Amino acid sequence: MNILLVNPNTSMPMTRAIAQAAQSVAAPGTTIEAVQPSFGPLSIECHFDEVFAAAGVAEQVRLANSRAVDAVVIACFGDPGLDAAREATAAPVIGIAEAAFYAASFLSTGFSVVTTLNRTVVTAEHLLHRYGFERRCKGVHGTDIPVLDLEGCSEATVARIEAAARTALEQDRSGAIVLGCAGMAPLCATLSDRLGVPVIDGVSAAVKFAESLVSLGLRTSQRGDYAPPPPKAFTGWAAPLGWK
Ligand code: 2AL
Repeated sequence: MNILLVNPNTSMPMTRAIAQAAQSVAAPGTTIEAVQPSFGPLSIECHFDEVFAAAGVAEQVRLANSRAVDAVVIACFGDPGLDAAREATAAPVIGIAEAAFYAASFLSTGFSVVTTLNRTVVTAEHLLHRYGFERRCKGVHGTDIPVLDLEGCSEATVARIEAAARTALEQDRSGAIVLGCAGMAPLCATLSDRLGVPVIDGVSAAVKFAESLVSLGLRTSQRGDYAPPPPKAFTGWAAPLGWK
């Protein structure tokens, strides 16, 4: 099976790191095709970034319509463009935040999220409400670590994430930690060892959920709002993305 792994930011080192994390948990017959938008921010850390990231995800899923794709994973914790991607392909589309929330809920009665900049806490909170996980999530904790600091991450950065996770477990009385950035995927094993609780990386969780849905022969509903977009020309740089 072929999983299209879309990194919604345009950092090539991050796309490579995320692809490696995805490939390391993929089943023997699964190939990971890692892509990133042709435009947009190097990292996604605010609402303005997210608008471009969502368009970049829509672009990549639309361009992949001509290729054999069995499932799509959106590898940014804001799940940008998730609904648009589900309109643009019938293959199942999994966002890493949604995947991580489900996985954490299977493993604990309450989980905490540890994320990057403090200003992104509200994005995670919005998603928890949107997906209905506000009662399972006991707290979202920012670390003020910029996303690009996670590339070739130093021990000092890992230690800051570990400290935030320890505070979260204590303050929130939670049983599991969700990593609030795709760039944290390579740190998951280290943090699991150090913290002694389930630590969920949404990239790995999304790949395994995607494989499960494909194995079950399940695809996104084509009924109602997830039906393909109505035929329409697009203009300007988005012209190739219109629907016939
Ligand atoms: C992210 C992420 O996963 N990728 C990115 O560029 N920003 N998330 C975050 N909370 O900062």
